[in-house]
Amino acid sequence: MLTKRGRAPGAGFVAIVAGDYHSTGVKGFARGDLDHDRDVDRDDFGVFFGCFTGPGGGLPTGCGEADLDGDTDVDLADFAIVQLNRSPVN
Ligand SMILES: [Ca+2]
Ligand SMILES: [Ca+2]
Ligand SMILES: [Ca+2]
Repeated sequence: MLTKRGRAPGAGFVAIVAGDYHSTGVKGFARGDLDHDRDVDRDDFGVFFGCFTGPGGGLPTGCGEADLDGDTDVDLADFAIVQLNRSPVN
């Protein structure tokens, strides 16, 4: 079961390590909050597309958090997850 922001209740800390891929979800940050300012907005999209590789494109250094589906690339499948977690416009 996922909350409105896409996190499972009680899943405060999740760490995934596979090869040189490392992604850490820190409590309080939504998936897709790539600049860690507690929202998911166009600034995060900018970070995301700075990491964009396309399907099977590998994972640039420092872009582990942008690989939201954990398949070692940054593509539109990952962007779909960012979109699902996008914060409401103020
Ligand atoms: Ca953000
Ligand atoms: Ca992919
Ligand atoms: Ca991916």
